[in-house]
Amino acid sequence: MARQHENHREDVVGRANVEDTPELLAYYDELDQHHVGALWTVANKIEPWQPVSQSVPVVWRYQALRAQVLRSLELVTPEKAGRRVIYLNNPGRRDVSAAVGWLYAGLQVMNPGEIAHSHRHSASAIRFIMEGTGAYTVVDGHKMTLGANDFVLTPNGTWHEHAVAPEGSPCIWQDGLDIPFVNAMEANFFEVHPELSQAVTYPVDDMTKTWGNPGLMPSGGNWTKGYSPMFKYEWLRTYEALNQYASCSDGSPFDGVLMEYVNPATNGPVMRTLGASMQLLRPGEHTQAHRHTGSFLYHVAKGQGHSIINGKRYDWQERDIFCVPSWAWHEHVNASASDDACLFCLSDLPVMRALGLYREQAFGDNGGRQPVVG
Ligand code: GTQ
Repeated sequence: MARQHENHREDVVGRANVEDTPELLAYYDELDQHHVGALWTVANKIEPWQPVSQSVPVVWRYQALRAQVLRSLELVTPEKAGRRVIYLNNPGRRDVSAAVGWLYAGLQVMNPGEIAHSHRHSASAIRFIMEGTGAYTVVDGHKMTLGANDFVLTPNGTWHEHAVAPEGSPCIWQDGLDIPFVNAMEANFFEVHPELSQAVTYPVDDMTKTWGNPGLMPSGGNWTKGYSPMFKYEWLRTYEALNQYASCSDGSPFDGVLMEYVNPATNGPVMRTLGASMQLLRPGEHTQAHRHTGSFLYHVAKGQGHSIINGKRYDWQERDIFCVPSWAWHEHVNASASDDACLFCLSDLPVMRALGLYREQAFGDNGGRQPVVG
């Protein structure tokens, strides 16, 4: 079949602008049989002037999702499902099961006394606790107890399993992984633990007690792995840090008071492929719009407000999740005049930065406010 490329033509010096002729169309067909193609038929498409995201902005509203997630408790067991998760399926990224860009995310739910089989994979993961008591995660023999807004890492290659203690309550948390990215790299391996469950071989919460003390490193603590030794970042300490910083700084005009979770041994990102941050928007704060490369998945940890993404308004409240695709203009607004709002954010910034792909741009016009069309 003759290939249509006319719609990729651009009448601009340096861009492909070849009109179809019967002879060329026949030529393209012949090339195709040799598993080759003429670059000028695809050049303008595969080298856009600027990033073209397939992802669309979405708000996943917890109010609507929560009942659906709880329903899965009655429908499948973790034994049969592997993990009982309802994943976020961006309408533009269904082919790779991504929430945005190359990031996967899902809501996992567990009843007290349930335990998911221990496994490991090439994908790296984070977990952000939404509700319930008694949740814990075991990573390479380290057990982390987890409460709301705590954030735990399960870096690539580590054995990990999730469970809820028998005396706890049903727990829901957000998983975030680089599965689509690792699959795009064609580098994903998966293994189930030979004993299905791993032994806890360290004191509970030891990694946070060892590495999570601001300004202090354990003497002789040497950690050379490519991910943070502090597997759990607690909400109370995070919130306190944000308030400390907010008390003496205006923060960023684009992000408010934003702090990145770091690997305390390097001050670099928590994992090689996934970054995370928590940002505080003061009462009434309305940030200026900007855009940058990288995919961003926001989780409303506290408060309510809205974001304007590519000129459209998206309202959010506590526990909602929303995404900002790569190179999309965005600004955030805290709707409350009296309370702060906190946004947890998972991103692929470490990849963008490490590979030299990070770029940002301020929305210069109109005092940094986008015209809102919807
Ligand atoms: O717990 O490692 O939501 O491997 C999807 C795939 C969670 C996990 C998910 C996973 C995990």
